[in-house]
Amino acid sequence: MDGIVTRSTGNHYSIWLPHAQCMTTAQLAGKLRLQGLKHTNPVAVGDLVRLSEPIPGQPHTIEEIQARKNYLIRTSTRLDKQTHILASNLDGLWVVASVLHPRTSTGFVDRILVTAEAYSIPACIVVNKCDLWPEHLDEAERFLSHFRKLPYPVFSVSAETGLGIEDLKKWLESKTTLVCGHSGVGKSTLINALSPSLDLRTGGLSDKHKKGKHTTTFAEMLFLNTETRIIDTPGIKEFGLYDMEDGQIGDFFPDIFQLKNECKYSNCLHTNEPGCAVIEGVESGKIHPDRFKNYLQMLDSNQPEYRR
Ligand SMILES: Nc1nc2c(ncn2[C@@H]2O[C@H](COP(=O)(O)OP(=O)(O)O)[C@@H](O)[C@H]2O)c(=O)[nH]1
Ligand SMILES: [Mg+2]
Ligand SMILES: [Zn+2]
Repeated sequence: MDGIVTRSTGNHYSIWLPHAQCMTTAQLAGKLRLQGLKHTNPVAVGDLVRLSEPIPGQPHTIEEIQARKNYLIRTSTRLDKQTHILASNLDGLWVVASVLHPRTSTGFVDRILVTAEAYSIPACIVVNKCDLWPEHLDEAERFLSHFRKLPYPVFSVSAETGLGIEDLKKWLESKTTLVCGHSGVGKSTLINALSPSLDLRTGGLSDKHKKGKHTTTFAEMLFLNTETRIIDTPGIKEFGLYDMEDGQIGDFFPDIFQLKNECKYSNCLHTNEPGCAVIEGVESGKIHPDRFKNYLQMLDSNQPEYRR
């Protein structure tokens, strides 16, 4: 029996069985548990799995995880060398951001975009809470201008007023999409706006810092219809790059990649090399200065222990 993992809580997994069109639960076979030592989760939401034949009165066992088409992975925390697979077998990715309450930095978004490029997952940026912008136009404009020349769709939306929700719905149709971003930016509220019957828990912001409270505790695949699936995730504080060589990072910035063949040195890292077309591109306005700053920061913080 084959199924798709829709939720994982500890060693208990919820599985969608496409042939039977129903859900079931399963546990992981011991031998697979050991294989997950490098990652905090051996089985991720989105995984296609083979289940044991049912034995009356016992849960299914996940016996095999099929090779993943792609996945989004990040380092768990700075101190912890373990990595976490956010979800697998994705057709698309939303980075949900908000300009305020809470503020999302462009650096955070760029890290996710770079990782999405590395794993060939089409990404778009969903800037939520645009009902709050009228009094913060400068901040909103500054944030949006960062992404203007990039080949990623940007949706300015409000889950509260419904603005832009129909466009998001079109983008999602017949895809499996991962929704990620800081806690409190409105991921679950957006998904509720797309499909009110899901009725996901959403949270207020803690008063002190206007930071999100964690109301979504596990990644979960939700069905808008059988072919349109959306994966809600708990908020991510930091997004660490995983397993990237310094020389690769620029290749995952489409704006940098486009100019790199014009650099004097083929192994140019675009930091201070002579004849660097990327640095010239920043000076001439082809590359947004903050994109370049974020690139340098990623290069600077790229940690060797996360490399293969
Ligand atoms: N003003 C405004 N508030 C929103 C919007 N979307 C969500 N919120 C609020 O932001 C808070 C966090 O929402 P939630 O969906 O739980 O965020 P999540 O942690 O990203 O899932 C809740 O109080 C929502 O009511 C929006 O478009 N505008
Ligand atoms: Mg949530
Ligand atoms: Zn260069």
